[in-house]
Amino acid sequence: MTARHSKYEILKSPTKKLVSGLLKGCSMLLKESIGILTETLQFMELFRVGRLDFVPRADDIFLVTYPRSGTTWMQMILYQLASRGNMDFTHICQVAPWFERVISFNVMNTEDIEAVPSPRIFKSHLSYRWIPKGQCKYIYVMRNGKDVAVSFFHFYKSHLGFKGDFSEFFDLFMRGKVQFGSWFEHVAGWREHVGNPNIMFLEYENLIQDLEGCLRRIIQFCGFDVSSEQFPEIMEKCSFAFMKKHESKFDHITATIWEKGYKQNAFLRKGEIGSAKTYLNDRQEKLFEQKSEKYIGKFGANTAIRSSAPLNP
Ligand code: PPS
Repeated sequence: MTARHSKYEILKSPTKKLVSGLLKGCSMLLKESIGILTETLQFMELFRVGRLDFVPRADDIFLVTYPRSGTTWMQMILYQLASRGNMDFTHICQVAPWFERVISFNVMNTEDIEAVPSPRIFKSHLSYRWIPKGQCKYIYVMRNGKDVAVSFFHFYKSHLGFKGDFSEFFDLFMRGKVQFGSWFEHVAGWREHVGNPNIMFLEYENLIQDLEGCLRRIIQFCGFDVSSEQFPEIMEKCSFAFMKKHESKFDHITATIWEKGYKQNAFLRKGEIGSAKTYLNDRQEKLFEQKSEKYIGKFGANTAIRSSAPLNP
């Protein structure tokens, strides 16, 4: 490095430091603002849920978790036990809806929720404070928090465009600055109610180690009627291998498609000429022709292209 260069570096370094400090400050401020905004949105969502005219039925089942703790697995387990092995759904959320989400995104209104046949199974990530209270059943599934953090990190990367590394995510997770807030507070809030006969606590790790035993406890708790002939098939359908094979029925992307009301297999529609005849009324037809004549010519777009002269070489 030359003397001139080093002088330049010396002169520049305080400004550089200042700029990089400012940038760091701005990025921290932005992150904090996003955190506050997320919390505000969550609060607004809960406010809507609080105002909803929802009365739980005695045979409703709320399956509650902090995200990435085995929610989808338990949705499948409960639906398989309740329906005795039915697989006739495009996405598990159609038959076991995500309670606060279908309400806040207007996927279902009070009447739609009323129309769900009993026993209704609702997935929820609500804290104990916000869950609708009633004589219904609640199943709270917990998972080792460190495994939750790892699973959540991968979800953030694969579905939420998170670009940071694990240590960055872990720091957010530990401070509760992730979707659905603090894992610690969520688990602690529910665990305060151990002993409540309407709440069953299950651990993800137990489900892995003894699925059969857990299913039998769930059958008893919810009062499901499952024959010994149906049981092995249900066990098989709740295995990781089976669910992985039918992943589109469980993934977040298909759920989002369903929530937004998009239809699958609707992209390549008919491939025919003249569908417009059955859709446009006389007024629309006239409006179109007038505008078309003004912009494209009195023969319409197709005729104009067909009759155009070839380009000069
Ligand atoms: S979410 O996004 O909150 O709905 O996620 P959630 O369903 O709670 O958790 C996802 C993790 O559960 C695992 N999973 C299973 N493990 C064992 N057996 C079965 N059948 C099963 N189904 C889902 C899933 O793989 C996620 O964990 P990780 O550790 O990321 O694999």
